[in-house]
Amino acid sequence: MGMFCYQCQELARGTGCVSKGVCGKNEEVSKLQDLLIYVLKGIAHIVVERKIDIEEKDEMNRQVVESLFMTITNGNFDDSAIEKQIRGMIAIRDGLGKTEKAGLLHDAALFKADGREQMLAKATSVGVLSTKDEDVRSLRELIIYGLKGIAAYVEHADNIGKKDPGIHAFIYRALAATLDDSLSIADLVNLTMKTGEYGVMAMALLDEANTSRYGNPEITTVDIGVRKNPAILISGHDLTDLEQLLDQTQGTGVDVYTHGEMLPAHYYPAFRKYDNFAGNYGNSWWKQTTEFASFKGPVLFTTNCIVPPRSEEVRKRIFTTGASGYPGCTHINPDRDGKKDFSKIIALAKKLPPPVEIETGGIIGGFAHNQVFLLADKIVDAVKTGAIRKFFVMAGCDGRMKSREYYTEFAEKLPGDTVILTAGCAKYRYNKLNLGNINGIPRVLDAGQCNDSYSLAVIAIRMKEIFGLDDINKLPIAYNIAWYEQKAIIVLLALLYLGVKNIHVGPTLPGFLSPNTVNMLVDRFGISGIGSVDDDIKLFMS
Ligand code: SF4
Ligand code: SF3
Repeated sequence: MGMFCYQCQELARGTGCVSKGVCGKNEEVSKLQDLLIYVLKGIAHIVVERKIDIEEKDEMNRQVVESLFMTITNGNFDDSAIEKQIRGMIAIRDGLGKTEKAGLLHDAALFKADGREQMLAKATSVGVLSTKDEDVRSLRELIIYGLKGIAAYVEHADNIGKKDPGIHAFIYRALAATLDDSLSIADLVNLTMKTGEYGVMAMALLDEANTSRYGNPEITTVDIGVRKNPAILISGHDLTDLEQLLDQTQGTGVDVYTHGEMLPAHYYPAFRKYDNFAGNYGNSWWKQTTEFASFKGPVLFTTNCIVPPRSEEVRKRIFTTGASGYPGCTHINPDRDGKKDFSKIIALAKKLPPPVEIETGGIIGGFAHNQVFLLADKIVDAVKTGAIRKFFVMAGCDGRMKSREYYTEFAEKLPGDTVILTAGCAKYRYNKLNLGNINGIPRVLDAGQCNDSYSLAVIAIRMKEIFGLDDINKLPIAYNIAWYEQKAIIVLLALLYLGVKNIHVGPTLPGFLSPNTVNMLVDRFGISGIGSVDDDIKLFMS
C-alpha cells in the first residue's frame, strides 16, 4: 500500500493524496508520520492502562506534543528528523513498562522497527486506512487532527513556561481511544466534543502565556513596505523564536520582517522596543514561493506552513526550528535552557541584499479580546443604533485553491453596515482591501493568529452578556470559516463545544468526514458548506 493522507483541505481529488501530497509531502515522509502517530497511540495506551503520573513526565509530555506537531500539514518534510523522532518516542515508550491488553493497542505499545525499511513496512499497516469502517475512521481522524491543533498551541504555551497537565492527560486518553475498537460511534462523537472543550483550554492557555509575557495586543498599523538594510524574514507562529531573534539582531544592522502568520506579533507591546522590527513582508503562506525570492535574505520557519522551495538558491536561505523541518535546510535546535543560537542566520543576512519592495503602506490589526473590550461602548452603541447590523467571523486559514477567491469577493460584497472579525492567515484574502470603518471602527478587525480565534469566542461570550442574551446564537454574528489544516479543525471543534451553530465551512468541507459524520454535524450543529457569494450573503443577512 502506498501513502494515504486526507488531513487537509487541499487533498488530491477531494478524497486523499495517494502517491505524493499536494503539499509536497512524499510517500516516505507520509508513512513515517503515520508510524510516529502510531507510536504515540502505544505510549498513550501504556499511560492510560498503567495510570502513569504524567505530571512526573514533563519531557515525555513535551515530546508527544512535538511529535503531533511534526505531523501537521506543511510543518515538517524532513524524513530524517521524523525517523529520529520515532526512535526517540519508541525509547520513551519502552521505558514505560509493559501492557497487558491484547490487540491493536498492545501492538502499538510493543512493536519493534529499528531500521528505515522496517519502519516503512510497519507504517503500511497502521496508517489512516487501517481503520476499515469509514465512520469510525472519520471520527478517529477528526479527533487526531483536533489533537494536532491542540498540540501546536500547547507547545507554544509551553515554550513560554505555561503548562496544563489536564490537557496532556486528555491527549493521552484521546490518542489511546482512537485505537480502541470497543468504542461506539456515540462514544467517539462524545470524545470529539471533548476534544473541542480541551481545544478551548489550550487556546486559553496560550492566550494567557502570550499576554502575560508580551502584553495585550493593541491597535497597530504595520508597515508593509521595506527599509534599506539587510534583513531576516520570520514565519510561523512561535513568538518565543521571534523574541530571541529580535534580541540577537539588535545592533547588528539586520532588520527583521514577519511573514504570514507572524504578522500579529507586531500587535504586542513587548516587541515595540526593537527598532529593527521593520514590518510585515508579503502575504499568506502559499505566496512564499515568489515572496521569498524577492525578499533576498534568510528565512526562519518557526512552524508551518512551509512550501517546498523551488530553487536551490532559496532553499539555502531557509532555516527551520522547533517542530518544523525541511531536508537540506539548516535546523536550529535549542540548548538545555531553550536558548537558540541564530548567529548563522544573522551572518548570512549580512552578506545578502536588502528585500525588494513589493508593497507599500500599512495594515491595521491588534483587535484581540482586551482591545475590543476597551472599545465595547463604541461597538455596543453602533449595534444599538443599527450602524453595525451584523458581524462576520471569517477566521481560519488561507490556501492556494482558486475557490478561495470566494472570501475576497465575499468581503468586498458584504454590506457596508457589517464588520468582519478575523484571525489566522485567512485574513490575507481581504485585509488589504480598505473596506473602511463604521464610526471609527474598522470593518476588518484582526484578532491575530489562528490560535487567537479564541479571542473571537471570548468577544462573542462577552457580547452575549452585555446584550443579556441566553444563547450565543442570538447575537448578530455569522460564522463563515475558511479552513486548510488541523489548527483550523481544533478552532472549529472549539466553536462547536461553545455552542455556536450554523457555521459555514469552506471552501470545501473536510474530505475526512464520512457522509454519516457530515449528517451528524448538520443535524446537531447546522454546519454547512459555502455556495455562491451572492446567495450566501443573502442567506446570512436574512
Ligand atoms: Fe495531501 Fe494535505 Fe496530506 Fe499534504 S497534508 S498529503 S496535501 S492531504
Ligand atoms: Fe495559516 Fe498554515 Fe492555517 Fe495559522 S499558516 S492559519 S494555514
